[in-house]
Amino acid sequence: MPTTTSAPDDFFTAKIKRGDNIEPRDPMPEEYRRHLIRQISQHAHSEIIGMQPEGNWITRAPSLRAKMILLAKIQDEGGHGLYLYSAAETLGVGREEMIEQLQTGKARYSSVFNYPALTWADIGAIGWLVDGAAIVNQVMLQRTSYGPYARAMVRICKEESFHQRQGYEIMAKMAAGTPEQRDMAQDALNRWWAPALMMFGPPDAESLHSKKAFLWKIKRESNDALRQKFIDKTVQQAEVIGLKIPDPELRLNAETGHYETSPLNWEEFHRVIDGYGPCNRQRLEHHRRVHEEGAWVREAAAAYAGKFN
Ligand code: FAQ
Repeated sequence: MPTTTSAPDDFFTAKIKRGDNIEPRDPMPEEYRRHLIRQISQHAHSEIIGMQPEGNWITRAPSLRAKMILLAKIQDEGGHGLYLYSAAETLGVGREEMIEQLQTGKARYSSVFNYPALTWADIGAIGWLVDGAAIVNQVMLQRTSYGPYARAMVRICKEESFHQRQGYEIMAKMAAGTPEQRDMAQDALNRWWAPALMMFGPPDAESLHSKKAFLWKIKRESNDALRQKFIDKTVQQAEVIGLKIPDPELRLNAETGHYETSPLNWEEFHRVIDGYGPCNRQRLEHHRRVHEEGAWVREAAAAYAGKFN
């Protein structure tokens, strides 16, 4: 516990007000701790479940170079999951408990990973759009108030920007390739555009947790503000490689300088986060099976670590 003459709540509030990080041994309101466990563990689960759509393409990558890059990227995502589980553990929750919450559907993971990766162009679209959206959100989280989460984000953002570029490179190459490759790239953009926009969460007016998240400086920008930032960047990137954003209502508002888009299908979003998206069942079944198959690795690692305790 830190040495302070004021009450724990005052200590916490003063730190938040000054913009200092809250550290694991600092006093903090129980609600803040629970809010962070929810968000950080969901973030960790997203990184881990997010390995599945891409993992599906390792054996079918079109060249050795592409395969090496994809393997490295997927391993990075696994690493991100591990930093984030460790950050959540500093708040007093155990890894097994978090995994159990994921596998029983009590904890969520990002809606976007419940869509299938059907062609090689989807690997480009995931890197470009999904990692691209993740970066916009995570750049903000580098300044989140909880120290271990903020520090994990700094490293994660550096790796995610490499991921975004490798995805954009795949899309650029396919868009400049044969008519069939170009169609595949456009089709992947058509299918991943809306799911990527939904990654930022529900519209601000419907966001349950934002008010507290702003108060405690966990979030620094709103779901809609971040979504808009991503749209503005990505529309221009699509233009550069000659792909078309699949939205007939897309237009640049000359006054605001922002692109306006059609409303998203929030019913679909809720269906997906409630477990009824195209791949929810498959994703969790795969996780359960692989987790069970890996039990001996965890036992062996624990026994090995035990030898030195
Ligand atoms: N999917 O009140 P809000 C990546 C839930 S990492 C599923 O606005 P909040 C890297 C939300 O949990 C991608 N559920 O919530 C990669 C809440 O439900 P709850 C993950 C969602 O927390 C790339 C309810 O809706 N990134 O992609 C989603 O203030 C490629 C109400 O929502 C993060 O997790 C959603 N999209 O704001 C890996 C970033 N949106 O918990 C592999 C950290 C909302 O009450 C391959 N998280 N919900 O049951 C955040 O910044 C926030 O948690 C938000 C949501 C912005 C996601």
